[in-house]
Amino acid sequence: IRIADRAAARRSIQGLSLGDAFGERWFPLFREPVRAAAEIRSRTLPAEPDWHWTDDTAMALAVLRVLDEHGEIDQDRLAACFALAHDADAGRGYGHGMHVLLPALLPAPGDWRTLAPTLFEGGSLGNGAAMRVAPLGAWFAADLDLVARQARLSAEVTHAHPEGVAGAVAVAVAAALSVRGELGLARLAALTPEGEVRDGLLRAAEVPFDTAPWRAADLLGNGQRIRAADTVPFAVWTAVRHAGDLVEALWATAEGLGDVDTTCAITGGIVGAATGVDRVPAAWLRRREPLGGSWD
Ligand code: 8NA
Ligand code: MG
Ligand code: MG
Ligand code: MG
Repeated sequence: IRIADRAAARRSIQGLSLGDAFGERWFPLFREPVRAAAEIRSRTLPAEPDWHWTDDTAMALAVLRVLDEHGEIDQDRLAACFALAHDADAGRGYGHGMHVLLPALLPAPGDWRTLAPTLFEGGSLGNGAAMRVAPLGAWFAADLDLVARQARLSAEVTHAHPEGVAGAVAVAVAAALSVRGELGLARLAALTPEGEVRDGLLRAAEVPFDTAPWRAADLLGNGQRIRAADTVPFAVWTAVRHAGDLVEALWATAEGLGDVDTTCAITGGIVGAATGVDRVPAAWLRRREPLGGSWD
């Protein structure tokens, strides 16, 4: 396994973390959903100093760390890196299952094999494996089969349920197709394992791009249930609708409300894998919390 498009992976984590931090900043307004929707549609950015990224970015950085170290997904090392990131800052807004699983993996990373499948009923089908995986898709973009296999390995450590895995495969392959300039919903659905995520992508392929994003989110789900199947189809739909324009893609995704840090992280990781953040307003980039290390 030698394909390592580090430049594409860097573009993707830049887009992912920007989307995560941009999306997260809308949550305080969600107690007043009408106001949140109005401000997003009128593109009013409430005055607030910093945009902090969350678990989505923390876990994506862990995936990249393992790729940098091993050139592929070493599952025990990935479990250790997830546990270390959670231990370093558990306040990043992790999903409930991660607060149970990751502390248990800290002393014994290999225990993911027995613990992840017993999280919830049949393993987690949350959107957490999907939200962190776009940079992996960019990294291996030259080989789509490899992207799918590595995405599956990266998911299994925390998300054993087939729908959790399918969400990760779909997003990683979407990022790879984005790097290749080949992103499309029907193509992506054909490369996604059978199940609800794939069914959602097939439904997304039928939603015309002149549909308002909030309406598309009503049809496809906006991540409100924090599940892969109600998160990935809408996030990919906006990524395809705005391939080549990260800022437009993030506004459209935010319009869906719901799990907006995560839908924007997914869209940002996919679109950003192709575009990078060069054309993103400098003010946005200044507000986003830095990533640290070599990814800034
Ligand atoms: P997860 O594994 O806890 O899954 C997320 C949720 O999905 C779980 O808490 C369950 O409610 C539900 N779920 C998962 N598997 C099953 C199942 N088999 N049966 C029934 N329900 C199930 O965590 P994750 O890493 O997948 O979550 C990622 C999300 O959590 C992201 O949106 C991320 O941003 C974060 N998040 C945090 C907050 C917060 O305020 N802390 C809010 C939303 C999302
Ligand atoms: Mg988050
Ligand atoms: Mg997770
Ligand atoms: Mg979220």
